[in-house]
Amino acid sequence: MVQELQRISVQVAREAGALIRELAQKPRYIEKKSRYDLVTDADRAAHTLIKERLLEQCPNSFVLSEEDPETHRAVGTFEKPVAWMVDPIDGTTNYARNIPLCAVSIAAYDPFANQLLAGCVYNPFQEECFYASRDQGAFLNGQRISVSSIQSLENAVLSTGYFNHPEITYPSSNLPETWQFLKESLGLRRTGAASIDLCWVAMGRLDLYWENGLKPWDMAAGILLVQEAGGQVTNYAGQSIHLFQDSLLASNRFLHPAAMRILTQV
Ligand code: LIP
Repeated sequence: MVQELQRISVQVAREAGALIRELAQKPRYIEKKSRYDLVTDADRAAHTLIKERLLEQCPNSFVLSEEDPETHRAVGTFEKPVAWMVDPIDGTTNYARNIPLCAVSIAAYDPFANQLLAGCVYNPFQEECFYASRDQGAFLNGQRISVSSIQSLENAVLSTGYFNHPEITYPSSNLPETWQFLKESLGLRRTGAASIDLCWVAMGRLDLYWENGLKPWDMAAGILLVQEAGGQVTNYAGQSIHLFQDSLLASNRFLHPAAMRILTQV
C-alpha cells in the first residue's frame, strides 16, 4: 500500500511540477491572502490538478490542501483511511519572484494510526524529486539519500524560517534563537520553503532545520523524508512531532540535543 501511495504522490507531483514550471514562463497573477501570504494563479491551477488526480487514483481518500480553505475544517475529524496533505506550491513567495526554491509537496497520512505513509517533494526548477514511503527509505531522483554525519554545531549548516504576523513580538519572532544558532554554527540559510529545508536535511545538504508556525501541508512530506533518511524530527522540546500544531526541529540526530538546549532556553 505505501509503495502505491508513493507512486501516486510522485506521479501527481511531477505532473503538477511541469504545470507550474510552464506557468512560470507567463505573467503571474498574484494576490495577497494576508499581509505576508501570497497566492498565485499557478497555486490554484496546481491545486485543482493535484486534487483531481489524487481522487481519480485514490477515490477513498481526502485531500487537505493549502489552497482549499474549506478542507482545513476537516483537521481532527478525518473519516477516510488516507488523508493527502497538499501544498501545491511550497515557497509561493519564491515562485512569485522567480526564485527557483519552491516545490510541490504531497504526503499521504493515515489519520487513524496517526502515521505518515508516503510522500513526494518535487522542485521542477532544480529537477529534484524527493520521495519516501514508510520503512522503505528516502530517495532523490532514484538514489537513496541519508542525513549528514556532522556531530557538532560549530561545523553544522542550518536553516530556519520566520512565521510572519503583524502582532508577532520580538521574543516569539525566532530572532533570539537565530542569533544563538548563528553564534554557535558554521552558517545559516533561509530557503523560504519548509519542504525544501526538510529535504535538504534528509540528503545531508543541511544538518538541521527549525521553524515554528508551519502548516501540515508545508511539512508532512518533508518530515517523512527526514525520518526515512535516518534523521530525527520532534517539536522544540524533543517530543513527537504533531502535524497539526507545533514547533518543528529536524536534524541528523547528532545535533538534536544541542539544538534543543538553544530552543528551550533562549
Ligand atoms: C512557506 C513555508 C516556509 C515559511 C514561509 C511560508 P508557503 O510556505 O514553507 O517555511 O517560512 O513563511 O509559510 O506559504 O510558501 O506555502
